Amino acid sequence: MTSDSEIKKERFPRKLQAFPFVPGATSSELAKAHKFFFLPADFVKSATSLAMIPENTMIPEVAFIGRSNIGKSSLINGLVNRNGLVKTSSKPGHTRMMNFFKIGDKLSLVDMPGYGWKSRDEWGGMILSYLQHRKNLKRIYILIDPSHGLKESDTQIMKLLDGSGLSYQVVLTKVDKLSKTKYSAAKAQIESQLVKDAICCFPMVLGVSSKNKDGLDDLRAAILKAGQLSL
Ligand SMILES: Nc1nc2c(ncn2[C@@H]2O[C@H](COP(=O)(O)OP(=O)(O)OP(=O)(O)O)[C@@H](O)[C@H]2O)c(=O)[nH]1
Ligand SMILES: [Mg+2]
Repeated sequence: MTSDSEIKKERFPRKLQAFPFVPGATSSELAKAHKFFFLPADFVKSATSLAMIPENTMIPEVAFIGRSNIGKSSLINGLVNRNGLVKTSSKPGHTRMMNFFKIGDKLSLVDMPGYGWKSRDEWGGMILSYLQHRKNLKRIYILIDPSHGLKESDTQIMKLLDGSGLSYQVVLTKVDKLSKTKYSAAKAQIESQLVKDAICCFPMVLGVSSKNKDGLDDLRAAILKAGQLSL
């Protein structure tokens, strides 16, 4: 008789070593995504409590989370081509509220306070509850600086999201700070950790520079796909 461990070995021969190949956006999808993000972008509301969050709307929503100073607010400005729409700062812990923005009444973007160093201690309760219960939330983007790699605070948040079955995609920020070779090595290292530990991680890690505008169309296309907005 075949034992359980033999059956397991046979059916699941080895642990996943790398993300499966997911095709990136085509050039026509990138062009459409680029155009979409030129629709008028507006600030909707800031929320410091769940009661203040804009009522569940029918439009798809994506949220940006990550350690303080990782580049969340700058990325939203980059995506919507508006330098001053979201306030940014070189001082960590700048964004203190959940800030909601909308693009052309079709897509909602949420900028979050950072976690980790110099963040508010209360990150967690309210934000996690929002992430767990928001009906129109289509994907969570977790921003990571490839120069620093995954920190304990990142893996803790990913575990919380995994525990709630919430899908997230990793975006590497400030890629302008690294040479191509160093960036590729850092990305490979981060991916190998994600493959091992991050159960609900979308199997495609993107890289962006809000400073140089690199990678923004790929992220725009990924957001539109996640939001099921036709491309
Ligand atoms: N080199 C470089 N610097 C960036 C980039 N994006 C953001 N920064 C800088 O990083 C710092 C933090 O940017 P923010 O966008 O305010 O970061 P945040 O994640 O919103 O920070 P908190 O609100 O404090 O959590 C600022 O000094 C930005 O100018 C980038 O793509 N490249
Ligand atoms: Mg911010």
